Amino acid sequence: MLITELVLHPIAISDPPLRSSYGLHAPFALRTIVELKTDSGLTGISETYGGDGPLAGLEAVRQRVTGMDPFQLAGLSRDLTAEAAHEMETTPAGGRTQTYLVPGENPLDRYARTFAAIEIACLDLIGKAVGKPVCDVIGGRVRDRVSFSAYLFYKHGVFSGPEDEYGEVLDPRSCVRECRQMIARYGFREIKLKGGVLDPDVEILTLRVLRDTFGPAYPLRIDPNCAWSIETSVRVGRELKDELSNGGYLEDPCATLEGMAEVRRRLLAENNSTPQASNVAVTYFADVPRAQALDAVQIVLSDPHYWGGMRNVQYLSHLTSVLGMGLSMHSNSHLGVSLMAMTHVAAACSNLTYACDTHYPWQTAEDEIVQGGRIPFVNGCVQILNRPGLGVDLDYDQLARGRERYARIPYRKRDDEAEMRQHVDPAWKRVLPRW
Ligand code: GKR
Ligand code: MG
Repeated sequence: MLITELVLHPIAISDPPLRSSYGLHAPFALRTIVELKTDSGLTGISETYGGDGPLAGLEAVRQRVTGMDPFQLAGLSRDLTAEAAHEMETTPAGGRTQTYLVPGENPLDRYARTFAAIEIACLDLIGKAVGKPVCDVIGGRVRDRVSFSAYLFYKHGVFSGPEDEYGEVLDPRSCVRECRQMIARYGFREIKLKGGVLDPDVEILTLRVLRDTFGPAYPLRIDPNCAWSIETSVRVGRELKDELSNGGYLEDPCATLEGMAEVRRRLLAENNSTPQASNVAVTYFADVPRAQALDAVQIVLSDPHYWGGMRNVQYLSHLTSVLGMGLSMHSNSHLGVSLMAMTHVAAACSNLTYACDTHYPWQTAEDEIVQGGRIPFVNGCVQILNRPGLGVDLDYDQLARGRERYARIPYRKRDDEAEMRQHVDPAWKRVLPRW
């Protein structure tokens, strides 16, 4: 079986006005759907970041991939890793961290995310060729269903057009309402709050009210994406000691591994062992042993989209287990093809110790591009179906609608700061630490 064509579908999907320390989500998130056609008649698919940067990365491998045997991924990985090493020598500020740039926008992620998009489509092809689900192709599953968390965001009401189902969520009470709605609909059993948006005291109160409402059976985590100083991180960790223990965590409270190590030291000195998780300071393999040696991070957030694919996430699962660390999974705005890739790899990671993140509840049926519509969740879990490959096929009418939306909108990159200035505060700037 040889790849005969790489087809790229740039699409735009509606996205609510979600807030984070990066700023505000634009009305449309950008994604790219990848198709690999082969001489066998089979087509493999994947979903990745959208816009000019990610598309250029994929265009750059078009020739390399055309004519390639989808079973032969190591050579592509070697070539892209060599290019990445070269580029690392001219590192932009922040390097590969997500302190300033989110995954789809960091040029240093380009090789890992490009390889991932091709690898996942190849694994879908291989699964289809051998008649097995991807999780079984990559070594077999350790679970049949994968648990996801309720990923809560503070958010604005929709600025123009009809209101979304969650409305404005800018205080603890409305956040509890959002959580109730999400749990009622998806059955999630763990809760993550995207923080770094409101005054830390309001976010502390939000977690307390969530705990009072849902009880200790629902582990809680908060992720302000480095919006806090070391001082504030320690204070929040102290005040939320009960809420964040027993299956919860403090995710990227402040910038840098050194900063997180200091927060950890000071909390431990107070007999507070709340674990810290990261997808900002820890984004590739070289970060992991450093994070562990400094005791800055106890849980690594994986993500096949920028960790270099599904098998790299399995290596990460192994590495974290050897180093005595936990593993969770990060997400960005996505549709069903990404959800299934996340589910398949999560099913095949023996050291997955937490429910995975997913932005899926923030997208709607109107934008879904897989046949049959939205992927169902049962009790917060997505089930691996005994279907070959990722188990989903593209709905080409829906894909065409996504492409039309993309053609209509003026922007080609995620810029949450610009959105903040346009809709919330004309003088807004991302300042770290903000509190
Ligand atoms: O969607 O605004 C967002 C999140 O803040 C996202 O960009 C982060 O990458 O979900 C992510 C995280 O856990 O840091
Ligand atoms: Mg995070």
